[in-house]
Amino acid sequence: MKTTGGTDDQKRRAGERAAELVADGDVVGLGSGSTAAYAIRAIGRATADGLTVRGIPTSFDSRRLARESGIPICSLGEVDGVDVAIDGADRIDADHHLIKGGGAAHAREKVVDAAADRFVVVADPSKTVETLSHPVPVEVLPEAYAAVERDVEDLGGGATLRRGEAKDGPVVTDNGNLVLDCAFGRIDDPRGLARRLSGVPGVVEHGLFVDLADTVYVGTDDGVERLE
Ligand code: ABF
Repeated sequence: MKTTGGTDDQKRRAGERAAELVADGDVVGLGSGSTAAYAIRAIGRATADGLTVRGIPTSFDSRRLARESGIPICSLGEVDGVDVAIDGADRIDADHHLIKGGGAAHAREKVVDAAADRFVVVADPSKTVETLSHPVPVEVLPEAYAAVERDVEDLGGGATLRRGEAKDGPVVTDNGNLVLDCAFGRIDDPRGLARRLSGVPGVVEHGLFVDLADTVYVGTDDGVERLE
């Protein structure tokens, strides 16, 4: 799993603290990325010790890790709701708006995280910023990517098709779509930009998570900071 930003210990502290929120009988959204992975492993250990939960993975990687960790898996369509979702982020602003999608899993992440009664973000300190300015990942239908690029330019941004590490082809999401990384510079109005991006034909989902996070756990070198 791709690791970014802070140290493994910082990520582990955040992930493991969030996993402590999971109660017996919960349906848990299992996020993607290296920080959420620590939460998944901790939930797996608790499951081995007798905790009864069902996990809803947000990506191929989190599904595989959940299985390896012994967490029973189900899908969103099989449950009445999600008690808690634990997921990582690429950037978190002062109002807890997020940019996600560095792992190209943000479409499923948003569906699961938004469905949760409580959405807990786990991160290391490199992710926190006053104002968002990181490029926004936008998942697009393959057929529509050139048209979406033009629409992003009309919105004042610049879109770059995400390519795989070998640069020999585009990244393809778990849903079979492409990703445009869209740079807008400083994002002073995340709600407005989120609304406009959602309105672009061909956009499956974008990585601006506005007004969704309930709690943020930031792992530090000697503990965990909780941001409400
Ligand atoms: C997922 O993993 C993404 O939405 C975000 O892009 C990334 C964060 O990864 P990490 O915890 O490895 O920094 O949550």
